[in-house]
Order: sequence, then structure tokens, then C-alpha cells
Amino acid sequence: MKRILSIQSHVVFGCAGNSSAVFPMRRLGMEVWPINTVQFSNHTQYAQGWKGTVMPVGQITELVQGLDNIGELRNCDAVLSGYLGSPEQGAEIVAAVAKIKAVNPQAIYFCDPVMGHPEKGCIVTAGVQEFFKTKALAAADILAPNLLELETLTDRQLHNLDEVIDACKSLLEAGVKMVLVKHLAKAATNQEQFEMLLVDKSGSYLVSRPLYEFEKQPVGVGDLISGLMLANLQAGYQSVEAFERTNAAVDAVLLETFNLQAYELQLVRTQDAIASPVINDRAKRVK
Ligand code: PXL
Repeated sequence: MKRILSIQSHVVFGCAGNSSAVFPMRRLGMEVWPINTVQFSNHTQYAQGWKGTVMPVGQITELVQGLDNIGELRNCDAVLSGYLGSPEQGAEIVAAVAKIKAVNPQAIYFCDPVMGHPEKGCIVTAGVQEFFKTKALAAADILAPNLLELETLTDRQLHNLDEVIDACKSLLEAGVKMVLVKHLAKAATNQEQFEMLLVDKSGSYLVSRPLYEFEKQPVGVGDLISGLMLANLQAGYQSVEAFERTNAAVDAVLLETFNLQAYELQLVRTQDAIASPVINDRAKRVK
């Protein structure tokens, strides 16, 4: 049994942050310890807005101290972070990672650098970007940016796959062991498909899945991708197979969501596909 400390947002209704990633990770057999960075009624992309609060500074540190007091910190195999409510929470996460690695050197830090998409309504507080570019980058074993986040992390403009691979390699040179680009967007090789890229020391790999014509694109897909990738890795799958399984599971969730014309991800209805995905698209080695 692997244990994952998952530090990201909580929404009461629907799927984003922990509310998107925790159930799928558990369905893959992980023991998940959620810490919530915010508690919102719903994700921030509803036209009607949202209610709720950012968790106070100090709470992550306090909860991690509590886990240490009961002797559980050394049992933590991985830390996953996503949507942050404040840059101070970022510093607390990096300190928690250091504390965990001191008692379990095998533990890894999977960082999804959620930077927001103001034009889409994904609002992330000022200062969080800077945290990811500096402290998170130095501490992360695995990074899972989308294209925009990768551009910000590397201070580069990325127009095509070669440039994206180069940018990922620059992160590997900085000490990150694996980079998963959750969405290649304008740098994709086929604009009719949804493409993701995995770069690690074994090479660079592309997977694709169909694009569904949603009226309103569901939120929390990136959080689902990161959670599934980490859980599949922790379950013992090699990086490329974990990547293929993640892609296939996300496709199953999105297809069901699309077929039901739903706005929120249909995770419960697709739980069997999450646990045992049917892989139609094998990863293609691109470098
Ligand atoms: O999926 C990113 C995300 C996470 N958490 C919250 C969000 C969003 C995107 O809008 O609102 C609360």
C-alpha cells in the first residue's frame, strides 16, 4: 500500500483539486491523505462565482506536524501538490517535502504547477507563479505543467514539439526527473487530437486522445491527470505505461462526461475504467 499526501483545493460540489484527484487515486489502491489548500463551494469557473475561503497560513505546517507526532510521516511515499490558495502555502509544502524526505529518502514530490487561466476563470493568487518558478522547481521530482505553465517555468515561448521537448530537457537538467506536459495545445503535432508529452531520462513520448466538442470544457482534468499519473507510478507501472494508462482513463472519464452532456467530470460512473483502463493509444516515442 502506497501513501500519498495530496495538498490541493477542495470543492464541495463537483471536481477540482483534491475533489478531482483523491477518489481516482484511492480507486487505484492508494492510501491518500488529503490536505486542502482552499475550501470552496465549487471551482472558480462558474459564471455565478463561488463561496468559501483559503486555508490560513500555517495550517499545512500544523497538519504535517500532527502527522509527524503520530509517527506517520516516515510512511509517506509521495507528496502531490496542485492548486494553491497563497504563495505561503507553497513554502509550507516545500518544507513538508523536506521533512518527509529526511525520514523517508525514497519519497517523491510530484508538483502540478497550477498557475491559473484568468481568461477561462481559473483564478490563482499573485505570487503563486513565482513560487513555482523558484522553490517548487528546485524541490520537485516530477513536474506536470500544461503548455502555458511550461512556458512560464522556462521563460520560453513554445511553438512546436521540438521546442517543448527542449524546454522539458532544460527542467531535467535542473534536477527534475520527469516532466509530463498535460496539454500540448498549440504545440501539438495534430490539432484534431488532445496530446500529452512525457519526458524522462528514457526519452520523450507522445500520447493522444480524441477531442470532444464540449459546450463548456470541464474543469479539473489536469488535476485528474496528475493524480492518475502519480497513482499509476506508485502502483509500480513504468513511466510510459503509467502515462498510457493515465491517458486511457482520462479519455474514458471525458467520453462519459461528454455523452451525459455534463459539466462536472463523471468519476464515479467511470471508476472501473480508472482502475483498469483499456489502452487504445500506445505512446509514440518522439525522441
Ligand atoms: O483545476 C484547477 C483548479 C483547481 N482548484 C480550483 C479551481 C481550479 C480551476 O478553475 O477553481 C478551486
